[in-house]
Amino acid sequence: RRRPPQTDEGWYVLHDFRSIDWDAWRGAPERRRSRAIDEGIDYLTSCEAVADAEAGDSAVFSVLGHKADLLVLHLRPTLADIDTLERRFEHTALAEFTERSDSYLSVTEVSGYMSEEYFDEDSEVEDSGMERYIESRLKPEIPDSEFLSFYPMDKRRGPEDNWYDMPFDERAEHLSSHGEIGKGYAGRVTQIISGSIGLDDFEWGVTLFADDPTDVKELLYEMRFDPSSSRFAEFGRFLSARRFPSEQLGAFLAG
Ligand code: 76R
Repeated sequence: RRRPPQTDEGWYVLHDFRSIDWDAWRGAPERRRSRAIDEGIDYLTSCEAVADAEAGDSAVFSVLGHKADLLVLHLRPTLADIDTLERRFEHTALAEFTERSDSYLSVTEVSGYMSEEYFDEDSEVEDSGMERYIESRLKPEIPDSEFLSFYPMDKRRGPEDNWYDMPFDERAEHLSSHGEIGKGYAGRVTQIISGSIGLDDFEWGVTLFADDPTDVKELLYEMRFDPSSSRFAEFGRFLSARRFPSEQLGAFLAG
């Protein structure tokens, strides 16, 4: 039996996908619609200002395609914080026009593959660059980028290629070459990798941010040829979204 790599967890992450009932929206009287917009903006701006918790971040996105219309992304220190935000949305007049189309729960993590010293209690290494990097992975700020891509994924447990049967060093080597590809996109693509074993249907949630969607496409295509993905990755569904300022909810709904 292999020992799992050590991990540190940070903030919980909820991807909250909602669909708008457009028929109900079009049929609703002006008064109900403007109340929905006002309460929606109140809710979203207070989430973004993190008025409800010690720390965290939130943002709202318009989802492209049929899978959903809205994505509200929340990061918070506790599951109770996330739970409260979910409930509070249901009490807004906006919720009367929406349905839940999907959701994903995960928690930010760093694992011991790249940073064994960090996890070694006896280590004398005090690397403030490393500390800052780990902090930024565990308590990430949602970048301002316009484009977001989200998908859940697993590491393969097949008869030939089983990630979990490989020795630590081999996994670390794969992740190091994976990380090298990622570094080539520094400044163009930012990611939040959050673990979801025991929390949701897949093992990780991948959230990528970029100003140019084709940078994400290029990065993922390059990774597809790297063994960490080509041999060991299984993917769920992909969702694409565009960020918008919560004050523009009215314009979003007006079309
Ligand atoms: O923390 C680090 O930056 C060290 C290197 C690193 C690790 C350990 C790293 C770098 N990743 C790591 C772990 Mn990643 N990552 C993904 C996907 O679509 C696909 O093919 C895969 C989805 C992307 C796009 C991506 C991007 N990574 C992981 C793990 C956990 C494995 C485990 O713990 O067993 C998964 C599931 C995963 C998936 N990765 C990077 C990136 C990018 C852009 C980087 C460079 C990061 C940087 O320099 O900041």
